Amino acid sequence: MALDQVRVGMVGYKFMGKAHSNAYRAAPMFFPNITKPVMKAICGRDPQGVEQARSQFGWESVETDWRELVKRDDIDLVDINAPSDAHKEIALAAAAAGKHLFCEKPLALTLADSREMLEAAEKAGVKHMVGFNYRFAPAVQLAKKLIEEGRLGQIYHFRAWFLQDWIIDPSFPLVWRLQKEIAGSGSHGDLGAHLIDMARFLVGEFSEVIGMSETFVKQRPMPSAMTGLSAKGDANAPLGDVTVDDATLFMTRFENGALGSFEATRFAAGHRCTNSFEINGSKGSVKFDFERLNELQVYFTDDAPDVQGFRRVLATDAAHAYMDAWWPAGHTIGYEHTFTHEIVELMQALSEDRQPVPNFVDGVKCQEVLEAVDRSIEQRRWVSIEEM
Ligand code: SOE
Repeated sequence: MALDQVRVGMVGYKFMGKAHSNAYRAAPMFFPNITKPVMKAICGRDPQGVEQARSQFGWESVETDWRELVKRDDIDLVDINAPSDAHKEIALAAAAAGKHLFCEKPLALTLADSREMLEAAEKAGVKHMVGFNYRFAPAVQLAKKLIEEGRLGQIYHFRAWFLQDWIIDPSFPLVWRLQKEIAGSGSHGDLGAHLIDMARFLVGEFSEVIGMSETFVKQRPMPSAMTGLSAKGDANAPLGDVTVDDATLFMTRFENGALGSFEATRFAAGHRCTNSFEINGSKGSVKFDFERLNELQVYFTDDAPDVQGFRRVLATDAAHAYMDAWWPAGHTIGYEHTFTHEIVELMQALSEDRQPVPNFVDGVKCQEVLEAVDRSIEQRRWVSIEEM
């Protein structure tokens, strides 16, 4: 039965909170046929901060304790974008209260926790989604379509890299993303998780992995304030230990025989958010770079020899996923639209009474690969995903 509306309660109001809020507002305006999300309540511990976010982002009410939020009977869906260490407890309580779940990536701090979250959601019979937003770029959807239609032939290679440089200065403070007990891991879970999801989406399941990682700056000043990716620190502040990886690299063999290589780092000077992949198949290749997210570079082996080469496809025509809802062809979209498309999928799934994609199963499978890589680094050997 089609739902008229989905009443949302959101926990977290910083970087992802802002991205999700924007998506809840934009989705029904540009996709008028979807079930409408109603922005019922936003939750955060700091009363002033969360009230400011409420009025700025357009939520109806405020909670300062997520336990109160999940109890409310005017909420259907709990959106969890608080730091990663809070995901599990909130998700379990929300599922037990019968709420549908939308949780940012990585799903949890550990594989065991992510499995517990999936079990809880299944037991409660609620819908669950995980926030791998990059799948929703129309150019990525085009890559998926080309692969599914066999237009790239048999896939031989997937190589991907997610490069950032926002912590390259050793005096950048020890923000929560650099603390294992809060973030789970560093570049691996934050950036590598996106690459793993992209690989599963486009190529298929991982079979085995081998990796290596490094923490280049081992101690940093404690922060005095932090929001999103920025933070303030005092050069004389006491130092704390960085307990996560700054960079993690790994290789894989996929179940379908393709080979993969992955690099996630926050120490690639000059790279702000280079989330890229290249796929090579028997009939052609595709290349994607998030910093040019409207474009897919495409190469087909059966082009006439005198015009062979990569062509730039601007994925902004009505023929491209989601694009008929936006602007005339050639009028490009941005980062925030990937979240809007994610919310469109979530709303459609809820109204069609099916699980959204990607969901907690994808969150768990991603976590299996993350932990297999960790084990491989620790034990200096290839690790099969089946072991996990
Ligand atoms: C920070 O490294 C970050 O914002 C990630 O947390 C996001 O998931 C990624 O999209 C961009 O970088």
